Amino acid sequence: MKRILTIQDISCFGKCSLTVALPILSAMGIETVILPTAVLSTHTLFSGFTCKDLSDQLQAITHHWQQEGITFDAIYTGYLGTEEEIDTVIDIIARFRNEKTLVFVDPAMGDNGKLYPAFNEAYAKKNASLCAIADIADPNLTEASYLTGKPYQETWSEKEIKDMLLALADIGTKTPILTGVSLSDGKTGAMGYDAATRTFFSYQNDRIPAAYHGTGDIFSSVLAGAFVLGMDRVAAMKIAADYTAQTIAETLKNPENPWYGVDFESVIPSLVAAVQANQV
Ligand code: PXL
Repeated sequence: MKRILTIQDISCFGKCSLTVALPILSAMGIETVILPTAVLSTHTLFSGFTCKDLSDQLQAITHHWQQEGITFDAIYTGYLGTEEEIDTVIDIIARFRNEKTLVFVDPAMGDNGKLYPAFNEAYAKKNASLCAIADIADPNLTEASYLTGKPYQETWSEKEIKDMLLALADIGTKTPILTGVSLSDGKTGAMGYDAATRTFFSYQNDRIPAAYHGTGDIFSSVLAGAFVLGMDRVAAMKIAADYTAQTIAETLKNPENPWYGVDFESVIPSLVAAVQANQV
């Protein structure tokens, strides 16, 4: 069985970061080791959330794993609370990485042109240094703008998306994958760039006109899992984008309409079926 280490916070309530990554990756048949960076009462889009930083535990936990000889096929990072924490994570990656380890970075720090409340530009710059060592990084267009210093726009042409991917590759990411990319009216999906072969690749599905929190974490978890399972990149983007769309469609049916996170749980069976159909 493949084994992945995922490093991100636990937002106890709110369906994001570890509370979606762990169930999704487990459902995909991947042994999922977690390194919680902080425990929050809710994610940071609620007001008045509590936060217990666990930064001082990260080195002790990972040194114990090294003593035990524990290794990982992949390391997947998500929301990280502070610049210092990013430095610690870069060190942990260096200690566990070998030539076969897949390093997947979701530089989760903003959306809709803005950084999340806890972050500033210095944090975004530091996040670029983590993306620099990634095999794959999957920012949305807001995050990509902050990572590259290119201005954010409401709409993007295909040429502008490609330029953004080239700018992300210039930072050092081997295969940047931009999320929330619309290549034609009524469609949305992702576009990536393989710096080694200088090729672009993309996947689009129908856009559902609704936005919910946590969908970026769901997309990243499935995408990271699909790459770990050895799927080719378009198949990986398809399984991640289709599942994310299903979670949104499911949530729209829910009369309680929970803004804080999507009903990803009820469509896990279709994710499992898609993984089985893509068995490599
Ligand atoms: O969904 C990304 C995320 C993860 N963790 C925390 C967050 C957010 C986004 O706001 O606040 C704590």
